[in-house]
Amino acid sequence: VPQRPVLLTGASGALGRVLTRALGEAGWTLRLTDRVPFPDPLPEGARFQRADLEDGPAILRLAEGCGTILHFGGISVEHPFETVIGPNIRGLYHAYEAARREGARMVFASSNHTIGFHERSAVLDDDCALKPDGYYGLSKAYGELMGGLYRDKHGVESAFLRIGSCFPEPTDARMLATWLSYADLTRLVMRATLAPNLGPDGTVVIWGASKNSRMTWWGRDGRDTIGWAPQDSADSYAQALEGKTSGNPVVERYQGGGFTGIDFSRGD
Ligand code: NAI
Ligand code: 15L
Repeated sequence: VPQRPVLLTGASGALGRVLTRALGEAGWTLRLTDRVPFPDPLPEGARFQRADLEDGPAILRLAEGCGTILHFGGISVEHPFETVIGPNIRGLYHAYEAARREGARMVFASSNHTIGFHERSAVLDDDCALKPDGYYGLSKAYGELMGGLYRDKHGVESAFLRIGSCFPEPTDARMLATWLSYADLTRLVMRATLAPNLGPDGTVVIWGASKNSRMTWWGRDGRDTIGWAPQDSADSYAQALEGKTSGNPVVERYQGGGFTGIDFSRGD
């Protein structure tokens, strides 16, 4: 159990609810926040407070006394630039300012869309070039860069979780590679929080996918530093899903899949 309370942003979202339940059951002291109400019963000892990530003073107050910030709040899919910038850039800044003020570790829900324009034939290590596939992926890449700044200038530690596709089950052929089970996500967040340190740099990148035999895209990362290895696998869904592709040659060529084919600038 972490020594200090843990702040979870985006608590009312899909992954926030999964983590709240699992970490609450594990006896963690949780401070929860989101801009929409929390829809489930609160675990014992947990507190929920509604706040917008764009409200800096509210986020600083919520983080008071916390040793870890699990930053899962924000826009979670591709949207126009103006929709993304408030929650994912200004909101992210408030989360990092809170981490700096509290001396807290940041566990940042980054995304495979930071590197979505790499081809599926590539094998990427944690130091690969960022190739965001839209404004959403770009905001996550900015998040990782901000984490680097806060490490170098203020000594804030960050685990950048480049999550693949975290859903109850894989639902298309791409997810036979990118799927991350809820149980593997939970263990990943636990290890990223509890690991005594995040290596010599103070930041680690982890590819967030389960033990899928089709996950040939992502190689070396910081998992050994935090002591995490995935245990689940999408393989048993292969027969049902391998024909379930988009039919769009761009989408099928790149790791980011569907987001690579969305263009909000068209028609301007
Ligand atoms: P979600 O959309 O269900 O949850 C995001 C939550 O953030 C929502 O409850 C929303 O109300 C809240 N939020 C948005 N803007 C806010 C603001 N300005 N102030 C306060 N709260 C705000 O998304 P999901 O799937 O739970 O993802 C959680 C995190 O993990 C997101 O950061 C997402 O980008 C990241 N992620 C998720 C993946 C997945 O497969 N589910 C894959 C890669 C990354
Ligand atoms: C993400 O970053 C999104 O949050 C999620 O909704 C999925 O689209 C996922 O990536 C994915 O690439 O499958």
